[in-house]
Amino acid sequence: MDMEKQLNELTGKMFGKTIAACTDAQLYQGVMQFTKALLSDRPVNTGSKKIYYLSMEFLIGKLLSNNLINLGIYEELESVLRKYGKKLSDMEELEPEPSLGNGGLGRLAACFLDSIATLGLPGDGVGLNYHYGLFRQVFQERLQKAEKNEWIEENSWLTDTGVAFEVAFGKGKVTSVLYDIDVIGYGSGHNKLHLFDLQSVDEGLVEKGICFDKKAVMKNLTLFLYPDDSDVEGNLLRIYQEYFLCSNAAQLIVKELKEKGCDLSHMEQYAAVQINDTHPAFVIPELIRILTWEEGYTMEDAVNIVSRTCAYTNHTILAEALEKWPLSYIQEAVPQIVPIIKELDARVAKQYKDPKVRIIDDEKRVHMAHIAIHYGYSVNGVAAIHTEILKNSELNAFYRIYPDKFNNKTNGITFRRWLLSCNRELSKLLTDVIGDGYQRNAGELEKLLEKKEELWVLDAIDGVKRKKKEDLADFIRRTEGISLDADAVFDIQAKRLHEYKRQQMNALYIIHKYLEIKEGRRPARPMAFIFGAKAAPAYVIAQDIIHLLLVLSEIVNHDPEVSPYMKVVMVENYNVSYAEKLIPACDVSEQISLASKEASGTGNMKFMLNGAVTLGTRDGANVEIRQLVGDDNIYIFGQDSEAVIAHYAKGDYRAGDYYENNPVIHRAVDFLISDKAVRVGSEEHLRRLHRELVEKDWFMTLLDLEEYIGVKDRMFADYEDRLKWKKMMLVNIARAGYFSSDRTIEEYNRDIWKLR
Ligand code: 26Q
Repeated sequence: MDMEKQLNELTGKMFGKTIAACTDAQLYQGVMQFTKALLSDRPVNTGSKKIYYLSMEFLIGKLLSNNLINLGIYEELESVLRKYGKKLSDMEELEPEPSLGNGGLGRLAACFLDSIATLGLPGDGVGLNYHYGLFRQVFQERLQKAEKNEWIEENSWLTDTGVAFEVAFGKGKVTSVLYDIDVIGYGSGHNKLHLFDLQSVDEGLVEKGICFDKKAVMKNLTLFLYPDDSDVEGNLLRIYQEYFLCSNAAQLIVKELKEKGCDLSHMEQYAAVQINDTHPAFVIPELIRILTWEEGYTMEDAVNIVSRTCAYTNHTILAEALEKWPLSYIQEAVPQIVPIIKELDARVAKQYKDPKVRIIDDEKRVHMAHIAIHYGYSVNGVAAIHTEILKNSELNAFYRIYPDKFNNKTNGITFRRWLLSCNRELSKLLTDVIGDGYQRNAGELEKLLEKKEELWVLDAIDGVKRKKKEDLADFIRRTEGISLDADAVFDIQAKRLHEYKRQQMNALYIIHKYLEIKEGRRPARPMAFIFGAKAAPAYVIAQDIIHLLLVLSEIVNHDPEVSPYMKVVMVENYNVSYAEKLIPACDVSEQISLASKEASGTGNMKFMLNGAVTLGTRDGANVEIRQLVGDDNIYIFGQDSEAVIAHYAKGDYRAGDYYENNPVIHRAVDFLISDKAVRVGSEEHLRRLHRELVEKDWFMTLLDLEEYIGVKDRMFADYEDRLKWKKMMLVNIARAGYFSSDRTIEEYNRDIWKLR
């Protein structure tokens, strides 16, 4: 039956209306139901062994267009709707975004599910069904306020499976319920994202903003996603959430294996469990608990079975971000796994002298990463440089014990969302120029290199960029009330706010340029500095940096001498949907973290794929981007990771020296506490940030600032050589194939999961 007829029948059934008579909201519901029905007809990927990807976060973003693209019916549906004067893009706007993740780690999990399904591998995600995703950011008085972020509607992508488990806590038992979201691969496969929820969850516990009764654990477990917080300790509720995920996941795995008639002694032949950072590492003691207490295995056997099944991915070297829970907290929340953790620690103590590798330290804190490394069979970093730093410094004591466990899996992104869906214009152009093979095989993007001297190709790529900049300028005018000139260079830094990512360094450049323009030194063309960033609500300095950006936006955009030459925009509520608008419109991708601190970054890959040129440090995957495009097609600056690590080791970095000795730096930093700034902003916030920069600057902003200014100026000058810039765009797109998450997943499968 044809699509038009089917859809008309469906809207008839649902609303008693034809497509033509439906409102956009009704049509959105209709199209979603239509898509869901198609999804469930797809066979689920099968095989003798299955990968379970455990993660506290799956930042899936809106699903409608992605599902339509992966089903291969986007164009057809678009034209059916067009016949009735309806726009698919209007429907897309109505979909609430499931923000079930903080940033990179959660988005990576979502990209991986897309690739696992696309490659036809049997593999499911297991996570939590938070009722409120990452907070919605609003700006009030140039400060970030956090609001609750609802996404579940009566009709949603969730399907109630009827599966339920019991999870025991010190306080008593709770019952879980399992919802599934279909994960549809491009062209073929189909898997599930399993999201566990608490049967007794009570949305009435939510107070103002994102405050809620933290003590009513048995009713609040799945209410909120935790914002990535620097103060990891002291969060009892987080332990409850993590264990809730792990207990449910362990029960699901054992149930599925039994249903398939598998012998649990050979679990590793039927299942691999990938632990996405340490957040779901309790799955190790929980599986051991089930195997010993409920399935009758000896401790020795259970430990071995589980150790052959679980693998761990590390996403950070920031010491403060490594989870260490006080044993007493675990005792209070989930006493039943404490004896297992003690047993695991005792085994380590018996075998290794080094106190650094113990699971329970002298202060009675449980190191989650140590559980995962000792009792998993693989430890991977997420970019080449990151894995090297893990091996050589951060986790060196473990590397010396288990050299064979360590391996690198450089992150990737799904090109379905980050090219085909968010930049249909560029995908279409690429198809015209090199054929559509790149859509299945990202390596074919390299064919573009043969066209590097063809002017029409270069102009067409630049034309798409121009169109996307106009679209973004339009959107920003409507949503943020700021008008941007599409002729300006669009310089974008979009990522979570963190001191190590150094948004503050970008702000200091903006101040420097502002002051130059005030002196009459005008740039060749207008510059638009665009930021998107949420900060963990408890992260004080990050709030101050957001404040600074909003203050700069106010000062710059309202100064008639300056605003024709530059604009500053801090977009409100940056999320996946916003990223899909920013990334295709970007000229300059800011990837300026302090070397050694950004494990990989994945935004850097998305910008590159969409023809932006990177301005960055030798950190994370930037290092690999540089190798792929060559020094002529990227702007690199700053001290390298070895120099930075040496500074930390010697403790010899003094921000004050740079502030005192360099007049340009001095002037930019002091602008924070100038009359002009303080009149617009809050003196308290600005002074605190000024003091932080001059007296502490733990992430060495001032160390790299001078070189950053120099390289960024050179880059803006190069932008005026339009031919040269267009070629750089082309090379960046052509070399981005390596960063397809299909490649990453093939490597995970080849080296770690070994699914057949
Ligand atoms: C931990 C304990 C309590 C509450 C929250 C957390 C928490 C939550 C989220 C800690 C960390 C995160 C997220 C980390 C993250 O996104 N890391 C990023 O992972 C990306 C994918 O590998 C990398 O590209 C980035 O470099 C890395 O920063």
